[in-house]
Amino acid sequence: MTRTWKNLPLLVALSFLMGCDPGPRPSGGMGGGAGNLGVDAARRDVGALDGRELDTARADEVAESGSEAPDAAAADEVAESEAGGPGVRWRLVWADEFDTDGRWDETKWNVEIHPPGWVNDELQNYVDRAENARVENGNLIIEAREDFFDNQEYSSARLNSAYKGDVLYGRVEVRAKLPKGTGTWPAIWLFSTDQNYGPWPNSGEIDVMEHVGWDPGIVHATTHCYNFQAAMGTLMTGFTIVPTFGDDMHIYALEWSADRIDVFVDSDKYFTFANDGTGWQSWPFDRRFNVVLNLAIGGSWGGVKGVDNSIFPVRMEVDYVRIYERSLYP
Ligand SMILES: [Ca+2]
Repeated sequence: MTRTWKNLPLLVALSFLMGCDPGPRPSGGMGGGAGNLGVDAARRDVGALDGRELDTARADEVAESGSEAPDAAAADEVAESEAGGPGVRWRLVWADEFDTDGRWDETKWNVEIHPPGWVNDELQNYVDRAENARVENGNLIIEAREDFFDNQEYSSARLNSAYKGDVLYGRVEVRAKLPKGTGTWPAIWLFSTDQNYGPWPNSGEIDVMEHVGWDPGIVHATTHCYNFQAAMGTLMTGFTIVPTFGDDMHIYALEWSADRIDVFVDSDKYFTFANDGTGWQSWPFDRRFNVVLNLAIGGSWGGVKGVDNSIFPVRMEVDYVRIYERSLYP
């Protein structure tokens, strides 16, 4: 694939046309993104999988079309979304509002257990304990700590919805407040559930939100696949500025169809990646993915300027995760 401005996201394309190529993100190469360096799906500790897929969940949980949006503001917001086309409406098919204090809902989420250095040279130890992941006051709290738990300096958490909240096309909406501080690297992203086209990046990764604390207020969206990689200088990525990322909740959203991927912060669409029709190498995004929420510390991108140990504990707070499909009804 020749790198032309036409296949670059807007901000990168502008820089490209102006002869000021911003280059790949300082992510240390292939480990960019939310971090899946050749991750074998089998290596993911997805906990007690019950095999229930989204269709089953829909039967259990989905209300009738047209009245299921949790509140009027949310319904209006998604109805006005431009990427689905004029008049598009979205139908809620899966959600976690995080409205019950305590342990997160095991019917919707799996916790991943990984030691420091598992991916991207990150420093945190991903563990399963309330100090690092819990529901509190309507939000999922993912908290990174410098507490030397398990003989590791930093502890944190990473949850995914594999086999419990999978999605293929639709809108994924995550309302969240991000941590502040040098060394933090929170991510809201989607990962191929079945690794249909092989190990990372072949089966694809969609980063809806990444933020590194040493570059505050710059929120990034990225797609990873075989044909578009940082290692080849073709990574497809964009960014926008969110000054209140750490003070206010914002909606980080993905709209995904067979033709394109659009990423938003609130109503600001700042990244688009189109299906060029050449096959899985450019578009592995035709299989089910799951939602991943994590807070990394340090690493090839988050740790570029070290880690400020005065910041801990730090949190990513998630008000909700909602998955919509395009409605067939007016
Ligand atoms: Ca909530």
